[in-house]
Amino acid sequence: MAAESDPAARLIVVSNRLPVTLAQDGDEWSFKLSSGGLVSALSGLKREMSFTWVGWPGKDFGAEDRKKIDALLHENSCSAVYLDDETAEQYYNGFANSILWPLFHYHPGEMNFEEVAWDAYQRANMAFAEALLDVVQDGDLVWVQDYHLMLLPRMLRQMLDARGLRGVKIGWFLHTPFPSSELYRILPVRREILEGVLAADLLGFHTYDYARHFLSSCTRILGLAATPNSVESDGRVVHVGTFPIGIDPEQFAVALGTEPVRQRLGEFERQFAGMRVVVGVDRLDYIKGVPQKLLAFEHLLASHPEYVGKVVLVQVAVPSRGDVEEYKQLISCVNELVGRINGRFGTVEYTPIHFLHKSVNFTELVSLYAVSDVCLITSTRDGMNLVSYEYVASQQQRHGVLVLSEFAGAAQSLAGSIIINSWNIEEVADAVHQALAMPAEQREANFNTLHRYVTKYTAAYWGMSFIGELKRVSREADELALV
Ligand code: ADQ
Repeated sequence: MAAESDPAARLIVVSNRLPVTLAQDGDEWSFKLSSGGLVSALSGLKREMSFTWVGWPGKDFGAEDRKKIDALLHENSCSAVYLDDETAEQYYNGFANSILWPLFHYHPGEMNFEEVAWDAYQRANMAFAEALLDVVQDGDLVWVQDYHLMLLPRMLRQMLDARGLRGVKIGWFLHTPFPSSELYRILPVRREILEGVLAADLLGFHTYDYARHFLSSCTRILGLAATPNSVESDGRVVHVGTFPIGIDPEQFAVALGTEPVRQRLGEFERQFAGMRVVVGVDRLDYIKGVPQKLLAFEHLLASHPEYVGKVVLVQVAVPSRGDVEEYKQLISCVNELVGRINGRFGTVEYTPIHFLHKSVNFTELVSLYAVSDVCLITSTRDGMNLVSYEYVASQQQRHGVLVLSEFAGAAQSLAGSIIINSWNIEEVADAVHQALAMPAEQREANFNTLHRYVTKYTAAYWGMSFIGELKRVSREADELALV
């Protein structure tokens, strides 16, 4: 029986990482939820729809530990895919983060293609397919997430077909940009990667541009026939759609009313009394344009001396992928810039940049968003960028201004923000100046536009739309098959 005719069709979400960090205390295992864009979005969906989450638990474990961990995960609707440490390292850091990530974010110079990493990527995707076979039943919906698992739809489809499980529907969603076909075609395994995802029934992207780039890669590299929202592959129609992700805005609205946030916000207000605050929150990744942001802030202080002593930048930078060479270089560059700018403009009483190279907890994050007059996002490429949404969700009182890079997918949805070319340091500095000088009525009008969007197009809305569309295209395919 096909999934669409079964309203209770089960949903299985597959992502590289399970959303948990496991810890051992004696014989007992426990876990805490980890942070990141994908986790934030799917946590929002989880409140609306139940699903089983399949993914890698972060490292390998011995047989005895696996049993305990599996039981713990099972209680929380999760299921682990175990990878040996060598495969995990080469697949995750070697291929996904050193080849696909830079390529998809227009950094081909950072791309280091190695056969050993490609082999591991295939092995890891195969391990996911095999693990899924233990979980999937006919009629289920399987939703594969992101660039780590681009071979999985094809591998899984072949295994399912071999077992006669033809009622399983597969969706795949990309959280990063999909680059122009001119750039994508650099990839030595460009055909294999495209063919890998084309075994899904529905492919989703954040923006229309990413979908268009994907489709032109299919026509130019594989010679396939495409329409603006589908492509024919292997005698099947593969649907392609745009599903801009969102957040769970309620979580922020609720947090703002809680005592811990009120208290922390009060402390920040006292600390920054008489100052204007610009906030930045990013994983410390070269795509986030943190050096560009620091240079723009330096330019702002140099070109507007009246702001010296009056404006601070609070930049939270979550450590990320610190074992990859390019990220180590980024940390040095950022540390040097922060030191230089603080040395140049700082006094005993005034520190221009408060740089936190750590993850902050939710109370701290919401309070920081809420106390800030401006949120500055300078990504040089970013699939969507959820920080921009979170800032809006935290600004009911202050109506702060969002300054947003045109290279973040969010720029295509968030009307009401000031859009900048993050490579143009002077333009970014001017935009921050404009934001700081913006009259209250204008800020309120912009905020209202932004807030309407953020509260309507939530993470749950994103997930439900994708799954709704997956069911719809599956139903259509089943009807065609009956004719
Ligand atoms: P990320 O690159 O991780 O996500 P983003 O969308 O900005 O980027 O999400 C980051 C998340 O991590 C936010 O929810 C934020 O609150 C949290 N976070 C960031 N810094 C933090 C800190 N210091 N402490 C605590 N939490 C912090 C990827 C893509 C994005 C895409 C998302 C979702 O790169 O472009 O928007 O997936 O599809």
